[in-house]
Amino acid sequence: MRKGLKSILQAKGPIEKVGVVGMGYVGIPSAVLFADSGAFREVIGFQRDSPSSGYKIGMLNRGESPLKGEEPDLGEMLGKVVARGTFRCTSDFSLISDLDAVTLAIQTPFKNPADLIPDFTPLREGLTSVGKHLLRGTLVVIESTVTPGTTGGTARRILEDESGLVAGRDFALAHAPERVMVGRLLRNIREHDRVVGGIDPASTDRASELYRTVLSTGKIIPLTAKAAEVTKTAENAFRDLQIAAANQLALYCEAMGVNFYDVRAGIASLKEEGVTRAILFPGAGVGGHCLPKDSYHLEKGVKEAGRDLDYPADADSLFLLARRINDFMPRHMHRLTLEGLDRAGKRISGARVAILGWAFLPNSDDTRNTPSAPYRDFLIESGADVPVHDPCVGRSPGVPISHDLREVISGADAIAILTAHSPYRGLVPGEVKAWTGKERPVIVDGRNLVDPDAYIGEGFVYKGIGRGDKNRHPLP
Ligand code: SAJ
Repeated sequence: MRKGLKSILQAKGPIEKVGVVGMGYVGIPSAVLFADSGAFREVIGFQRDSPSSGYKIGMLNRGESPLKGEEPDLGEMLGKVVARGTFRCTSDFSLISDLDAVTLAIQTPFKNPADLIPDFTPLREGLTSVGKHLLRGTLVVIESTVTPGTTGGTARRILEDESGLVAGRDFALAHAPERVMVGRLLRNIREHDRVVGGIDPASTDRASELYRTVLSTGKIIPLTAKAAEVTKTAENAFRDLQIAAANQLALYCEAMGVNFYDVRAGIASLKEEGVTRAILFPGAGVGGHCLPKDSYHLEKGVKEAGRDLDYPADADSLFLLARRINDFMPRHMHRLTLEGLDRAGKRISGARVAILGWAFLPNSDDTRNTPSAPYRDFLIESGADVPVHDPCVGRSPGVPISHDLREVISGADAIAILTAHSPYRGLVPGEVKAWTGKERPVIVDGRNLVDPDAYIGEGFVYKGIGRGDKNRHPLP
């Protein structure tokens, strides 16, 4: 009688050799922490030797991190585990046959959110490579954010087809979604609770054994694979929803002539046990590689993996409506710019509008899905000249990025703040006005960064998201 998975794993003994597929901002810290934990004899990072990313293999084996931006302790820990010989990187996927566990941390972006079709190509390739070399008794974990139903569906099928093995009988399969944020990768992996969802209890237990080794204050949250997939996509869908609620309220406050931030403080004053009103912040839009796509993963999951969904037939999904509201905000910034230039007696066609901020987050060089891009497109469609400044972003394909703030602002009819980078907070209105050389320049604040009265007092026309109390200020 064939032994069950549990007995196969018991016979195999504790996990000693681990592989991580995908040397990106999730895979690298994950692999380094496994290697540094002291729980494993060997950790191997797998990276395709592709033209765009193959360079990472050499860098990692020299103990150098290919990740941009500040990641506390990562470089030092990487150097340590490479020197100690417990971590190395390779493009030879055949080494997977020698492993007890292999995780996949590969991005799953949407090609076009309008049709909810995620680009699973990279993940599919990774799963195929793993399946080709998969042996009995191995644990496979998907860390990528996937549409609910993927782990026990598409992923399982690829692994079984390529290996000839059966998930849940011959090998363990689980989903353990990453919850890392740029700038705090190691800390997040150690301190956040870790959702671990197996396709069966034995898989959940084996995956929990793996991840327990890297948790400091974080706890294991054991779930089913599908519940883990829904948890991950829903936690970001909810954040997107909270931001959309703040954005919609900000638009209402502008229309009603009140200050969103006064209203927000007023609401937050309702404090009582179990009473929460976690209002986030309105802004020029929602960018990044998580929030703009995870609601679509959730929606696709309920369409594909759900049965008999009971929901009002004529009602839009709340999560998709939230996406529409957040994606509307760059258009609203464009409207505020038009209105500001109109008040300054300037037509937008031929106007020079300085865009301050191209990254999607403050003091970051990450530009994925930045709201600054649609805003710039709307301005170009209106005939404006749109120089872009960003102190953290080196370059962005097709968009000249300047690091010379004075040069970008000089001659500007309007200045639009799209990202709350620290240097913008310290701008001196009188100086900025002098740089523009304009009698009545416009300032459009998309991140509630500046003091409206300080700019109005220097002769600016002010417009700000949520600032219904200032957007119709008298002109001196
Ligand atoms: N944003 C707002 N208003 C807010 C918060 C954010 O407009 O109140 C905008 C930001 O400007 C940005 C976008 O939303 O353009 C996304 O910001 P984010 O703070 O959510 O940062 P992300 O995209 O890096 O989200 C990640 C997520 N982490 C993972 O998926 C592992 C998210 O779950 C975290 O909650 C978030 O980091 C975080 O809290 O830092």
